[in-house]
Amino acid sequence: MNSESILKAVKLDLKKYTMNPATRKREVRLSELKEYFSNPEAADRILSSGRDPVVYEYYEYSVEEAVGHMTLGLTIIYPGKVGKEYFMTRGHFHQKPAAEFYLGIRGRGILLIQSEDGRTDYVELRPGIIGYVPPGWGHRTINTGRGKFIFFFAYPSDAGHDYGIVKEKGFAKIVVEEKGKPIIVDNPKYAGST
Ligand code: PAN
Ligand code: ZN
Repeated sequence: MNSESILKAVKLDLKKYTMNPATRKREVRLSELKEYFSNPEAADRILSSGRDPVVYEYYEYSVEEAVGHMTLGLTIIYPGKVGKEYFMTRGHFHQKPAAEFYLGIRGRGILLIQSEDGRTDYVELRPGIIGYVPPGWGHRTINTGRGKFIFFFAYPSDAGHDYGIVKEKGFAKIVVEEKGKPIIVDNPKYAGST
């Protein structure tokens, strides 16, 4: 093998649900996400019982965060709820209008997208289903199942992440459990369009 080789085999372990090598690995716990849920008091009840569960974790692999490259990754969202609202990612917009795709690998969930002026759409992800995030749309994923929800993703490496819009305004829709089933409803805390 050439020691200057730029090609690496990136292994998705489809039993342990890991990705190696990874240039980034992150775990996000409930304490970091509390304010993103529509009922932060329900998060406080979990936290005050001494638990701070990992809500999701993700791996990323980038050769270089430069124009033309792609970043690959694997996200694992654990099953759980805060009040009626299912465990979910923080959600973000990309700094540049870059598209992204998600490929469902295990479990079930929802890819929720939102334009900056507050229009929303969603697709249900299951193993083998691909969800496409159009450029300029914010996105969040939600685990609506009883097991782990796992998906592969890819996006342009120079896209950047903007977490500020979601932090300030939230998403217009939330996904909650009603009579044992996921439903998508208006977010009572949504702070309006830009
Ligand atoms: C995904 C997400 C990943 C975690 O890789 O980054 O699922 O979600 P947050 O970044 O919102 O915490 C993606 O959309 N990357 O661009
Ligand atoms: Zn993204």
